[in-house]
Amino acid sequence: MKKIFVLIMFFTLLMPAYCAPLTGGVSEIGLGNKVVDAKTNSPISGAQVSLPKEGYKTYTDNNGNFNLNTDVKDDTIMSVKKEGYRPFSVTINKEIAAKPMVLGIQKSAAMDVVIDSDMLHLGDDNFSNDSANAGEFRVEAIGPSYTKRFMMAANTLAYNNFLVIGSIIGIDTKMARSMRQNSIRNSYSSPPEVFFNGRKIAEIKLNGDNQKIKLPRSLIKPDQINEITIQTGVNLFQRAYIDYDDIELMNLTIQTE
Ligand SMILES: [Ca+2]
Repeated sequence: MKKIFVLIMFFTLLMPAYCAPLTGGVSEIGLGNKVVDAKTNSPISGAQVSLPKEGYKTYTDNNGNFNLNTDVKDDTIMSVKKEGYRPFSVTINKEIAAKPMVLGIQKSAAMDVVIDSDMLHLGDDNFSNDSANAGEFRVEAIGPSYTKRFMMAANTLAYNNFLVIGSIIGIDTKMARSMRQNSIRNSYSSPPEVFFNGRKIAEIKLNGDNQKIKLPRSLIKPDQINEITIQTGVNLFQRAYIDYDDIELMNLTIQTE
């Protein structure tokens, strides 16, 4: 009796894999990945799924399915873009990529401001192999800081406004080290700093996805141009020269609640 039950379980678990569309007829890693609407759960076709640092890009089919036909080793950022939806990203690695992933993406809201949906590399392209997510850096550094100006709506103060960083990797702070996000033993860096209209509003001490930073109401300029700056940290144990912490981030948006 027990044996039959186990067998049934086994076939039930296998079913989704058999039902998934095959491309090329060979079994592939990453089969059965899907992009759905986070609210309705309905599949989203034609969504662009990319691993920017790998230079890899694909699209979901009519059933929202996609395969990752590329090698994923260390942590890397996976991005999903679809018109009418908020840019989405998630940090994945070999273990995560080997299992079927279901990614729920959210419809964009009228007040959303997309500041940047490209991969940004801050730093100086000089980093240790033990750094958090080293070996994944391929996008050339744009320097130690990133600044962008953008309009905010006239009625934006009727809401709480947040800067949302979709994904960030490579931060080598003391906290990132203690959380084992890197394997550097001898040094750590100051945290990246976030400035809004010239005032420091946050320090980012850890790597991760979907980090939300509240914009102070007193600093917001409704119906005018506002400015965000992200400045990477420096290696606090390198005194001979300035060694900026090399970090990568993706999907900067202003979202309201
Ligand atoms: Ca560096």
